[in-house]
Formats: sequence, structure tokens, C-alpha cells
Amino acid sequence: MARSAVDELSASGAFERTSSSFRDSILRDPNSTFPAEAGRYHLYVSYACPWASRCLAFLNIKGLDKAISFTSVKPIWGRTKDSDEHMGWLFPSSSTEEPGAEPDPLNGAKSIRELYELASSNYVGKYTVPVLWDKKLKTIVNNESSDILRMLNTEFNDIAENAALDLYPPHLQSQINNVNEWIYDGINNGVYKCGFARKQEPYDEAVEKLYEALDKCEGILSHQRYLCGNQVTEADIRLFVSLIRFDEVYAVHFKCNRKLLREYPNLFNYTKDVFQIPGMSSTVNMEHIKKHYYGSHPSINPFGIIPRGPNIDYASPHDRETVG
Ligand SMILES: N[C@@H](CCC(=O)N[C@@H](CS)C(=O)NCC(=O)O)C(=O)O
Repeated sequence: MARSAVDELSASGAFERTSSSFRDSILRDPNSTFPAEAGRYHLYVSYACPWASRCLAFLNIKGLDKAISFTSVKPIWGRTKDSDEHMGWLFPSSSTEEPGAEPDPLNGAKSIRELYELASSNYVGKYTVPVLWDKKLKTIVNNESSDILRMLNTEFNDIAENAALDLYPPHLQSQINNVNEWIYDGINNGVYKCGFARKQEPYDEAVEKLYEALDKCEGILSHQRYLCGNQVTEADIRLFVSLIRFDEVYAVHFKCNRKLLREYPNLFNYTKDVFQIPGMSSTVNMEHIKKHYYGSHPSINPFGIIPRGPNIDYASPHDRETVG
């Protein structure tokens, strides 16, 4: 069982992601094990992580930031225990150590690994973020971001300040599922397949698929504002977290340089459009993003040097109001 993403390799040298293991659900029903209640749950994230960031994005745009608290870990992986070599997410020891990161306010944990060990004494697997934590039962409810998005969209609607915003509306669900599938495979996970490949062939295959998917998005976005029409949906938030990291990190660190995001007029403007949705920009901490990737994978970037550029301003004007 892989204990870190850099170990998730198949015999052919391709990157293969293992699945998440805590898959309980928070429900609107007050009699369920994990009922949707204000103040009861906590989201542990890393600003660096696209999967965690998409949960944070939902938290903000649904207006759940007062009902569900969150903490970000430090961006660079470090030793989680003296007794073994595992490298993973760490909390800072004070709130001034690393701007944006905070000590664990609930359990005083030193690492995300410690939270997994508190939740389950026989856990084997990766110690990933996001972690959706139940303060009352002191356990992990769920560590799979795609599940967490669905819960945040619907189950907290009695307390969400923006309950009317439905990011997974019934009439678009099959379209969203379909888009999610090829975008996950080609782009969200695709960039990791490019970056973590240890042989030329799996890298070549992943790059091919990545650019096929990006070209397809560019085509869709040439005639409509968002991926599933003219309203923003879950699919857009899921694509956004990869696009915002693309030119700053993936193009260099994961060798996704056949074409840059800023060479795609629609995708580039679309990224700015989504970034400018109220609540989104605070989920993007480029400092953490760059420090994490360039600093946590010594097999790819042994000296941990962080490239200076390109420092794109995603708050600058875009043309998306005119599309669709
Ligand atoms: N399937 C998970 C994936 C989460 C994931 O891979 N998170 C990465 C950070 S981007 C992580 O925490 N990795 C820790 C490790 O590989 O040891 C989800 O979407 O929630």
C-alpha cells in the first residue's frame, strides 16, 4: 500500500492513484450519524492541494464558512515521525511560522497522519487532505473530496448562506458526471500522471490525453461561458483548481509544457472568470501552491528551487460576459 503519492507506481512506471478510505456522509437528516449541524465539522486542507482547495471553494461559495471551520497545514512535506521515514503534511507550531497555515485547533496534532491515527488505530494508506473531521465523534467523516463537494452542495442547505446556489442541479447531473470523468482522467489526475511518470511511454500517453482534454475544454468554452452551459457548476470548480496551478506549476514541475494555459484564449479568460466568483480568490494561495510542489517532490526537483515566474494576475479583466 502506497503511503505517499510519489510511491504510487505501477510496474510499467505509470502513476496510479489509490482510492480514499473514509467514505461516510453528513446528511441533512438530524437523526443520521453525521447530521448537518453548524459548528460541528472541521475541514483540514492544504492550500497547495487541488482536491482540498475544491472543497474550500465550495465552503466559501455556498456560504458555509461560518458553519464549518477549516485549517490549512504547512505547504512543504516533512518527516511525520522520528521512528520512520514517512514524509507528509505538518501543522505549524504557531500561527506566525507560515502565513496561511495554523496549528491544529482541535486535537493539537503535529501532522495529518496523527489525525488518521486518532480516527483509526489500524489505518494503512496515504495521509491525504482534505480531511472532513467530526468534532463531536472525534473522527474522520470523509477524506474524498468528490464526496465532500456533494455534501457541501446539498446537505447543509438549512444553514448555508447561499443555499439557493445549486452546483449539481438535477437537470445537469448526467452532463456534469460525464464532463467530470474525462476532465479528472485527462486533466485533474492527468497532470500527476505526466509529472510522476518514471518512464517515457506513460508520460507520452498522459501528455497526449491531457492536451486532448484541454483542447476539448477550449472548444466548449468558445461558445458557452461555463463547461455545462451558462451557469457555473461543480464541473467548473473541479476544472478550475487544475487550471490555476497550470502555468505556475504543472507546466514546469510536471512537464506539461506543450502549450501553456495562457496560450488558450478561452481557457485563460475562463480561469480568471471563475477566480473572480466571490469567495474563490481566497482559496488560492499561490505561495503555498508553489512552495508545496517545487519543495515536496525531491525526486522531481532535488534542490527544491522555486521558479520566479510567471506570476499571472487572475484578478485582471476577462471577456467571458460576452460568451454564450
Ligand atoms: N482522492 C483524494 C485525493 C487527495 C490527495 O491526493 N491529496 C494529496 C495532496 S494534493 C495528499 O494529501 N497527498 C499526501 C500523500 O501523497 O502522502 C481526494 O480527492 O480527496
